[in-house]
Amino acid sequence: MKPPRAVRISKLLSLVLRHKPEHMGLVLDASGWVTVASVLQGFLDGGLPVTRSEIEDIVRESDKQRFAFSADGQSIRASQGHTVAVDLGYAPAVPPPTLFHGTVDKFLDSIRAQGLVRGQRHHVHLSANTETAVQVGSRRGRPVILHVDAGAMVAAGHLFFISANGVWLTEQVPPPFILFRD
Ligand code: HQG
Repeated sequence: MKPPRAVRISKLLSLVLRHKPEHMGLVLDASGWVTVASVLQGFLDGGLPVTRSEIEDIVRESDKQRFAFSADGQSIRASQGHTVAVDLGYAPAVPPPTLFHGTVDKFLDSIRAQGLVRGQRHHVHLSANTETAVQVGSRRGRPVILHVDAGAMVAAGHLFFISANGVWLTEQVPPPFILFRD
């Protein structure tokens, strides 16, 4: 089934603002911003003309608030999830004592051995509530929810950041800080 237009546009935005700006001939600045005008041009060149107001609707209504406009409204960026080198400039923040991570069974042996690793992304993604973790895990199958002792991690010197859309980010979660529980 063909996805609704807004989902198609949102997925393309995720692709170019997080992973492959070159797909639309875009160049992100050091903080991940690109002008809305150049994004509109990129869509047009790719044969999918979109309007500024469609982009505004997607930024406002995206279920996870994946994208943000700059203060002057001229530029747009993804709030987290990048694989390209950008510095989003989030200040370190103190997380709640427990954070959650949704994954699936087949990764557990490896996570027990290595902890949570960031892979291609800049950070491991954690959430303050189990509902979000269930959603994230469900993308891959039956979700398994891991509890992360963020309080102990802070005490051990690990840094945490919170993205503009409320995702808790940290570089890695070593095995001793993970409670494996279903
Ligand atoms: C797993 C979506 C083996 C990890 C979501 C996950 C999120 C390991 C997968 C955001 C591992 C990475 C990120 C290890 C971690 N061995 N597997 N040592 N450590 N993993 O997509 O957290 O819709 O990069 O459990 O909602 O699933 O794109 O990370 O299953 O916020 O906005 O490796 O992406 O947001 O997968 O999801 P991902 P994630 P968007």
